Amino acid sequence: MSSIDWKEGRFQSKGAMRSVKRIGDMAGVFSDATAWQSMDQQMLVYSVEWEQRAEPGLEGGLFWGATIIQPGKVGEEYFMTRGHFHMRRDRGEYYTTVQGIGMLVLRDDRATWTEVMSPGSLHYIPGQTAHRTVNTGESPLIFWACWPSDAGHDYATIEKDFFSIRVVNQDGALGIA
Ligand code: PAN
Ligand code: ZN
Repeated sequence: MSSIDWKEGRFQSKGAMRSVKRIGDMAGVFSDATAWQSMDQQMLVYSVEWEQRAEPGLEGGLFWGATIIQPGKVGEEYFMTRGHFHMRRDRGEYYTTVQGIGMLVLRDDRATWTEVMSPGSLHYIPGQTAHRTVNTGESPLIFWACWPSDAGHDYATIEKDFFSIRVVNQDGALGIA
């Protein structure tokens, strides 16, 4: 058994994996390359802690983890995750938000759409759907996720503006560009 701090998005027990993305790890992700380059490359953008009791790639297992996206912007664009498809395209996922406010951006082969994330919001991400999360607030956006152990992550396909929309702050207002 493990134990978690539900609201803080942290594992209290040992054994969780952790990955951290800083500004310097996110070349080409944000639209304003000049603004990105001028920022402190060590600045934290998001971190993920997760538990994988099953072997990655094993069919039938589940992974469980939390993402914390810091508040901030690169130019006009809010801090966000890189986003991905699952390598096994038919694998779905659940997200549920515990703190902060944000946007889940989804894209399948027909359309791009968004869902507002706020404490208590539950999001089902169907298979065949690329997903990215954006912190549109002024405090960390924290959400838990559960995904299949054989889902895998495909980051290559979503490079080069695959989502087709960007979540921005223009003149103090939240907008989609
Ligand atoms: C999440 C994401 C996490 C970080 O656990 O992996 O929010 O986003 P990126 O993987 O796009 O950097 C998930 O969707 N897992 O499948
Ligand atoms: Zn995923």
